[in-house]
Amino acid sequence: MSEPNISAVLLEKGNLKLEERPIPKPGKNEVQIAMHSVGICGSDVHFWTDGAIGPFVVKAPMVLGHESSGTVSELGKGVSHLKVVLHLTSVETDCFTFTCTCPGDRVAIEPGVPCRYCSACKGGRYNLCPEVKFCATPPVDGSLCRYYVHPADLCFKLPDNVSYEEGALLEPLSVGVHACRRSEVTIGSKVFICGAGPIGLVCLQVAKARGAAQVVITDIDVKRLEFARQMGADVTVHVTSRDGQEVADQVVQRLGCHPDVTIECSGAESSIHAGIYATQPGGVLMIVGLGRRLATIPLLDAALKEVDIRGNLRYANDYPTALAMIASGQVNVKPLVSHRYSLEQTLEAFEFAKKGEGIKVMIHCDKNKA
Ligand code: 572
Ligand code: ZN
Repeated sequence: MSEPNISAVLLEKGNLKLEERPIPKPGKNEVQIAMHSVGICGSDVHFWTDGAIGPFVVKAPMVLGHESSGTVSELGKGVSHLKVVLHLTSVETDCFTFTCTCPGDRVAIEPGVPCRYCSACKGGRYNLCPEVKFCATPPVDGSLCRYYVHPADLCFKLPDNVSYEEGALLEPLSVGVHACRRSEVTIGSKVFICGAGPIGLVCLQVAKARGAAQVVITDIDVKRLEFARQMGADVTVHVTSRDGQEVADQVVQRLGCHPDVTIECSGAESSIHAGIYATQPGGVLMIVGLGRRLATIPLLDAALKEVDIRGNLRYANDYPTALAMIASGQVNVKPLVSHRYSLEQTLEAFEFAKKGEGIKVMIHCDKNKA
């Protein structure tokens, strides 16, 4: 028997409730997933507290959550690469019945569903699809619930040595994979990462895994910097000034050179300044963190140094790389999970996440699994 489909629904700004929703059935090329682990992202908290991010406004109830994993519980027509839970029952003796259960595939869910037909999709950059339907970005429901339906080709089977939590963390890790790929971090790179939150930390791990010689990371919070050190940062710089030039000077002095690549993950305007001033002429400044829509930046300095300022929107074709990195042990994202809650404790989990303490808050949706 299926559990009721308890779902974390954002009814309107500030009003998050658990509701029972119908159990969705998978259509053609889709699978139904019994959800297991869902990480809370900054955008989930933002939609809850502010009701909007830029032009994306919560106008109707929406299920939150887009960093997720679970077990395939039903297959739609046409799905052949995933398997569902199977109960094989046979009568062994007069006294008892023997039942053998083969579990369904454990999968990580890539939450953006592109149109597949536009030029961005056809060119392989489907993250730039103007019609993309992204979980928990209005008006699209997310996956913080017990049962969720998703296109099967965007569900990635987890090998036995990759946990559900790691499966959920593939989502932010894929952002790091995409950012390091687009900014061309490679063997011997000197990398400057602004911000030691979850995205800064996955960028740090991916940069090291790609062979970066030295990674310096900055933050305004010393606890986060201490954690970044444990995660492999070579140098940490505590930011106490809003003057980007001052921060850049500190970074260059501590690193012993100008970084080839800067990855901005804080969204702070002064960090963009620091990135432009610190980056080696001919280097790359990757903008991952989102701050204000209009930023005042020293554009001439960037232009005259031929520092390429590049943007980053989520990921495209990066889940397989992120999964391979976890499965092979090249990155270890497990320590990012600082707090765990059950689906029933979703409100508490969001209240905690709002405080900005800890690193990644994970919600466990499945009643039967730890
Ligand atoms: O995990 C992907 C992700 N992307 C975020 C934020 C949080 N998590 N982005 C920032 C907000 N943009 S958006 O275009 N938007 C709300 C759809 O402003 C997307 C990328
Ligand atoms: Zn996110």
